[in-house]
Amino acid sequence: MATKKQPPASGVARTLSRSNTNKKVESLEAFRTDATGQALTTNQGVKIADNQNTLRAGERGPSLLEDFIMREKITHFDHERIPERIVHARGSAAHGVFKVYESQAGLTKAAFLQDPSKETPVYVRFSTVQGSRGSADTVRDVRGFAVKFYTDEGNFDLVGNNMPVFFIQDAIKFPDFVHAVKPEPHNEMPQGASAHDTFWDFVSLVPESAHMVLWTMSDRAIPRSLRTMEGFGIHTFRFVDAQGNGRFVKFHWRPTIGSASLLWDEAQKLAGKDSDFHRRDLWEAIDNGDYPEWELGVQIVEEADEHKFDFDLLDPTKIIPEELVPLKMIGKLTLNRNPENFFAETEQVAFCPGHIVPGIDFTNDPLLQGRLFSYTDTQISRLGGPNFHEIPINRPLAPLHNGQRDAMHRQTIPKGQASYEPNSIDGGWPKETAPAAAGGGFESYTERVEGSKIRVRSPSFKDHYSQATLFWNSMTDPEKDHIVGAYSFELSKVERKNIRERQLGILANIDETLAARVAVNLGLPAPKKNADADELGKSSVTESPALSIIAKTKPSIKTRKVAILAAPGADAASIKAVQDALKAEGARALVISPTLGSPAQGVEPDATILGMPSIMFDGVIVAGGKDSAKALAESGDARHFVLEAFKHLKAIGAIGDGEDVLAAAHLPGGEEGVAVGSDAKAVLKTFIEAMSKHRVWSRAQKAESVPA
Ligand code: HDE
Repeated sequence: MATKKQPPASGVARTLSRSNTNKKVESLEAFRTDATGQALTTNQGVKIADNQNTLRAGERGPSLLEDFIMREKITHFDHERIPERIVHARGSAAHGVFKVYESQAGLTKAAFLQDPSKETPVYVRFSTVQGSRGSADTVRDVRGFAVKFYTDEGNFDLVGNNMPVFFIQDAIKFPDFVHAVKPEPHNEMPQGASAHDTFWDFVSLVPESAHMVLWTMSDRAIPRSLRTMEGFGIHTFRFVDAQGNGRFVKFHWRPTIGSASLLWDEAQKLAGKDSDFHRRDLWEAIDNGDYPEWELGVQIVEEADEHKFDFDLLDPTKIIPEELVPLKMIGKLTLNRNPENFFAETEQVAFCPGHIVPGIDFTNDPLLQGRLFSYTDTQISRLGGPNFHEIPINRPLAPLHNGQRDAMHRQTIPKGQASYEPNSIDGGWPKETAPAAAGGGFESYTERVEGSKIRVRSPSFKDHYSQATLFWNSMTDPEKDHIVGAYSFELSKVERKNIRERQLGILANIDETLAARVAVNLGLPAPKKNADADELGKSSVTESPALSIIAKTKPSIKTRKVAILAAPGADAASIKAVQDALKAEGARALVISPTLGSPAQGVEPDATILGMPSIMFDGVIVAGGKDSAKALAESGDARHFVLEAFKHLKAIGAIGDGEDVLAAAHLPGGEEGVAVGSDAKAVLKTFIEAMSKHRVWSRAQKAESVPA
């Protein structure tokens, strides 16, 4: 596969240092990052003559303690692992750029949102939450969507998720929630899954989690790709303009290729057959020049309208329905460069919701307030001290000078005598900058606050169910089936009956039909609503198509993957026709064969049937050619390939004799989304049309196991 050249590392070249004074040194010292033509040395720069043998007393004698080369190497190795993130340990990331469409000066003075010709470098890390660093990508879980903008005014981190709400309303509950969802303490099971007693015990006792748990039981928790995920800042933030006016803002990321999810059966199988499925997909897309893109959308609420809604803007378990405040798209994020080194960049990147720039500010969302403290704190133990901002991936592009000094792992060698302010010894530098419209110092938004010091939850946070009901009502039928299936699957794994019963009670408060359908699968009686009116709440919006993935499907097959099944004797012309037609649509076609031997003149397979099963593709086309069709029809693996694609509601095509393979697999003829015939063009037209809807949902009743 040809590797497209990625754009040069632009401003985010992570070499030694980016401070102005060190720029020259940086270019002179390129030998430090590029080993080409360089000698193998110790960490002290001493050239190594023998990297194969430990120093020993005699050929067969004991090793000597004085072997500083061996000891340095093994000591370093012994300390290679750093503590993984407590949550979001499994992640993958990429570099890119952000560009605003037009100046947003009317909303915010943030410099990176003013000039449409300006590219702001970004680093984006996607993650799962529950599993450890080596866990599988496709598990049912929330996905982190963390964006670091290296703006001219300092770093801005938008540390969001792929779901717009959260499990809890107050930061003080976070350790409880995380302890409940993580592998259980006595046996460290299960990995990368919430289908266990402690998770459901906690959420069934904490009704404020009902809305978010419903999102995690939906298709949102099993994305087809990191590239087809939406992202959300979740909390209400503030934009501040040059005049000091504040407005509430919610941030949204929308993938330009549209959203799509896996089916649960696919997700589970992928976890075994390619546990790097999402990581690989992101890497390959960037490598192929199919740069993933998201638009940044904002929902703006004027301060005067703060109390106009039937929910509290500060409550992170609530969305602002788009029917009430539409999204305004203000810019585009493009990921165009894979990292050079996973550890140095993706593992060491440190996000913090407290990293903001002038023009952006916080609100009193009690979950956000806790996060502002937590992230810096966790980096101190994860990255070994308070100097983690000096690690290349974390350094701002903006110049950085202050009186902070020393501490573990200090890299900078500051000049001068005064590490305090004010000073007269170093000419008074560095000095404060007065706040101003552009380029000024950070000034916190002036918000009037008064009240007693109390530990209470605002009564305006009481509604725990109305938006969960809104979400349920906004789902299409297949999405509702998937949600019922997910609750049934997870709760069937819960050993304690009282927990299962209690969770059904929560479901009844969301929707009694949902509860009844899950109850059948659990063999339990269906409960009725039992929460009080305040807790049930009331949503002025009762249905929002923006919440459904299927309702919003973008008819396109851009960047999707298609398998062309071919065995020796395949018709090279039909393979070429398929490849050309799919390429023209921006999709990727891979030839999949029983072996890595050539199936047709001039055709080399990309992978074998067992190496890349149908779950890794969005559609499958069986190539023409008598001998190829015969061999595939006789192969159990090939028949399974097409049958599984059928079960997973994918578009299927067969050209000429290829139809025999479908017949051998007893695939029903004349089905929607199954295109057969000898005219490759006609087959492709129907195939592409079916695949652009992502899945053939009309087949679900027949092919998927739809729950009660
Ligand atoms: Fe996080 N979260 N979180 N979180 N979170 C972390 O920080 C925390 C929350 C999110 O790719 C940790 O560096 C608290 C909401 C992402 O590196 C830690 C609370 C949202 C990432 C932490 C929350 C998130 C983290 C672990 C409740 C969506 C991965 C390692 C008050 C808006 C970032 C680390 C990356 C990571 C704490 C709730 C998103 C422990 C205390 C809500 C995407 O500091």
